[in-house]
Amino acid sequence: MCAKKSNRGFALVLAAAAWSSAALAGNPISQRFNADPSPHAFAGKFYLYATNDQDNSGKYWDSTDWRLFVSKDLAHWDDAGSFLSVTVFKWARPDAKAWAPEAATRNGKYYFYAPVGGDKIGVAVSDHPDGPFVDAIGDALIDKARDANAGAEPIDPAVLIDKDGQAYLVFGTRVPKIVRLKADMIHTDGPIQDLVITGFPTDDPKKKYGEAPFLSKHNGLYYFSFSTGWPGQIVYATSKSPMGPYAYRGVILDYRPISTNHQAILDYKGKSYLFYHDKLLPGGGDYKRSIAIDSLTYNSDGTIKEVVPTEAGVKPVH
Ligand code: FUB
Repeated sequence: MCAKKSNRGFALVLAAAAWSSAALAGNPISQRFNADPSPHAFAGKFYLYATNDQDNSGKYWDSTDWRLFVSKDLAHWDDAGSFLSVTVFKWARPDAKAWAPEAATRNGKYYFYAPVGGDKIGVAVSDHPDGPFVDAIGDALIDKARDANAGAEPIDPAVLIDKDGQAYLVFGTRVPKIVRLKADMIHTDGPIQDLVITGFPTDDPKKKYGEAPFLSKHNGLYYFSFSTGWPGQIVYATSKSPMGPYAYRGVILDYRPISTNHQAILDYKGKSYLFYHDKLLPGGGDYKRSIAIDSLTYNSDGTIKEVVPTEAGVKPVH
């Protein structure tokens, strides 16, 4: 009995060692360059979809596939590889750049929203969070040349499925856009609207909308977070209605030493986490970014405490 216990203990130590050698905890989440985090708790694991900075030219964000990282505990991440290329979208140029992605799940399907080439957003679908994904509609979901009010640069999609089942897609550079999605998650429903943000501080011209829109909800209030530009502070605005208007509230994350930033908030078991990118690895920079995670805390009045980046990252969950 004693021997059995100690064998089990040994097995647990071995298992822990194997896990920690596969993926180190702390920031950044990987030793590969990656950016534009889209984190999700899907089917008992955490999935982090990202822009693949490792394989770009180092002179531009010109990689043509997306990267996936998987975790059991939010602290240790395994690289699940380049799981999808822009070539899945036959209507896209094969060399079209693959930028900040988003994922969502509904009715047992997984949807991957992919900005392709800077002027279109595609949507792919799979039965599993890690693919294989196929083009869901054989055409772009958003197309600058086709769709009224798609804006100058329809990139950076982010999706919120509200409690009543209504899904919203936000996207865009310089002017944030919002559109309802149909329940099938692969068609828009109604016109693309400008998302209105009021109350930017008048004494700081840098406080404006740049890119990286992200829609989330906390205690019944809608939070629209975004980057102020190039370089970008991550700031947020709130509204009682998902369609807005949103009132500017404050800073979530100060400038990092790179030309862009892009955030996402993940809520899990009563806690919230901020994913963002930073210059953290040797050789890192504007085109070689690294994803990091830190805890995000709400004050009792609904405001968000500014996040101070840490090396330690977050504690394992479960
Ligand atoms: O990764 C390319 C672009 O950089 C993204 O679309 C923006 O959000 C910025 O992070």
